Amino acid sequence: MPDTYSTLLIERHADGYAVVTLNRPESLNALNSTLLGELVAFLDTVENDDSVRCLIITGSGEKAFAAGADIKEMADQTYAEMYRSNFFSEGADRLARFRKPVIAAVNGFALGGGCELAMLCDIIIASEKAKFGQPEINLGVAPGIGGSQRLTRLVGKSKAMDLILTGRTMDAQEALASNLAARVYPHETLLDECRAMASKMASQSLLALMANKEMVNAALETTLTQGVQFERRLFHSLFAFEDQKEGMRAFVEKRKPAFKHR
Ligand code: CO8
Repeated sequence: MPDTYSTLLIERHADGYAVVTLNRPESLNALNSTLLGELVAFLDTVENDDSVRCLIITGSGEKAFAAGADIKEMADQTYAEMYRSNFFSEGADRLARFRKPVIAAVNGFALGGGCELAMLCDIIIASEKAKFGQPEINLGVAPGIGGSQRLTRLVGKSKAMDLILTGRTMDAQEALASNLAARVYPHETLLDECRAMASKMASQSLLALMANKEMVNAALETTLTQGVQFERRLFHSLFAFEDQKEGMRAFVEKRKPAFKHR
């Protein structure tokens, strides 16, 4: 079935990854309910599809990854409406639960909900034109899709306070130096570099990719002792998979492994 959405462009690649492009360029890819609903639908579609083993999320147009939640959609909402609909929680929670690796290819503004979306991904790769920030304070509000928590864990309390309380933006080099971004590339090569990264990940055993992601995420949720124990048990359990036998045999036989994702 074709991936047809009104706010997302989907490109599935034969190497085993898909590129999800947030496609509301007229609003700098601001996140609205339709876009998040479509993201949930796409994640549901590919969660159990082994032909997609890694995702790249990026923004359409030259300027933005996503310039935040859609302020025009939010402006007149009442507290009762926000509370009753549990505004935006479905999209954010679904991405946080997604079990395969997700790369955020940040090609411009990643502000407010856009920065939070990038942090919900597993790896942030920035173009030299990327600008990150949590400017909600300028609107008289605050981060609402996890920014106060995830940014603080990634960059530390002092820098998180600096960004959140002043509402300023930081450029790609500062994001790299602050451990928010893993790598920075020239704007023109960002997507190609992310594709190469996704292709490399998609060539691995999907089961191992998922287990590795689960382990790293556990580091943010548990004590060191519990996290190390979780890693050890998950490591042991990988020996139940054919891919472990194939990976180790291939090394011994000096050939490339042919993983079957089982
Ligand atoms: N929402 C809606 N429309 C937007 C948004 C947005 N977040 N950002 C930009 N746009 C629209 C503009 O209104 C404009 O539309 P139009 O042409 O109809 O006037 C179009 O995109 C182009 O934008 P600009 O003309 O402003 O472009 P500039 O290059 O001059 O400026 C900026 C770019 C600096 C990025 C500027 O657009 C800006 O400041 N945008 C808002 C950034 C922001 O405040 N983001 C945070 C939003 S709040 C949020 O994300 C809360 C998340 C928590 C949700 C809680 C759920 C529980």
